Amino acid sequence: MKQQGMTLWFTGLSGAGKTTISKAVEEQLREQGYKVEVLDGDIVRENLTKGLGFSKADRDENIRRIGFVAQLLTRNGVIVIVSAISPYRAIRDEVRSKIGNFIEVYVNAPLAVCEDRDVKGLYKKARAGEIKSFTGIDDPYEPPLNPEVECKTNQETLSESVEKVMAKLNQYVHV
Ligand code: GGZ
Repeated sequence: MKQQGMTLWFTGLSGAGKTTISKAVEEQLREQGYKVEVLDGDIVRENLTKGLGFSKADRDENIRRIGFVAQLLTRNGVIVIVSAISPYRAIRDEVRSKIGNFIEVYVNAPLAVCEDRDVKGLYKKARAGEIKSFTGIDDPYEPPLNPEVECKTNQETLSESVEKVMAKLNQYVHV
């Protein structure tokens, strides 16, 4: 049976838990034998979008390129997992309409919680002015208005978040 392609688009602040949830979803899907590709902002910025910074124009360009690759893969039956802050609503909606088979996952944790976690020490640097235009500190984040899934990572467990994503995906692709 042919696999139906889908893009799972994880958006949210740095430290909200996008990578953690998306890795767990990836693992489950692979175990079930699905073709999966992951496009994580962190890694994509080392190759496909190397050289881009964090201005609005550069972030939009980053998201457009990720969206383009996601579109190619999705139409070839892959389940694509994108994990990028993608702070601007308009560009998220643009890639959504290009890709079509699109599930937006809002990984939602309050800024204070992300800042408290500060896994990579970036918030501390942003507060100290060592990193400029840091999302949530001195750069905007526009939350999705109607995400297909919302994971409140400070109120639910990782398995609960993963379960929500899998349940939604199951409505489109039989997983
Ligand atoms: C936000 C930044 C910044 C600034 C570096 N603002 O949590 P991380 O560290 O590992 O992932 C973040 C990553 C953001 O890349 P994205 O491609 O997801 O961003 S966007 O969708 O907005 O294009 C963060 C790190 O890079 N980082 N500087 N100024 N995050």
